[in-house]
Amino acid sequence: MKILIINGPNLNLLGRREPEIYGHQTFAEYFSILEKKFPTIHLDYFQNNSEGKLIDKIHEVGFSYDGIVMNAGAYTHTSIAIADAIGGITTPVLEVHISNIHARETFRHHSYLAPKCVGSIVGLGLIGYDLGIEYFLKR
Ligand code: CA2
Repeated sequence: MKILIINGPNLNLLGRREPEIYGHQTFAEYFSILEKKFPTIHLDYFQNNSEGKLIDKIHEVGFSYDGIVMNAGAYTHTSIAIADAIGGITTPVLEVHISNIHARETFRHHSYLAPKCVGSIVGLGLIGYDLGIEYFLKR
């Protein structure tokens, strides 16, 4: 089974700023925990701050991987282009948000991506990525 985790803009800052919202752990630290927890899965990680690079990666893996766990960051609330990319591939995409976007500013309540995804996990911290992988294992 091949699963890719994609993180979008500013998520490279995890663990360094705003720990009250996003926690103290860097994603690199968390990813090594995930690799140990799921030794049988071919697990990849991609982070980028550019919309086009995220779209290119979705196209690259979107016909061969078994699942994508994606946190598109703020592009979630703005990007019809990423929504179209998700809609254009065969690999199912699960949306994850570390914070509870529905308990934050109203501009974070809407996701352009959610209708194109198999589901969304929000507000559970980094555990959301773990649960996203579990979903692809069990479905
Ligand atoms: O809760 C999430 O996972 C978000 O996708 C995070 C995005 C935000 O724009 C979405 O509304 C919800 C922001 C990511 C910024 O990450 C940072 C991490 C540490 C320090 C500063 C920013």
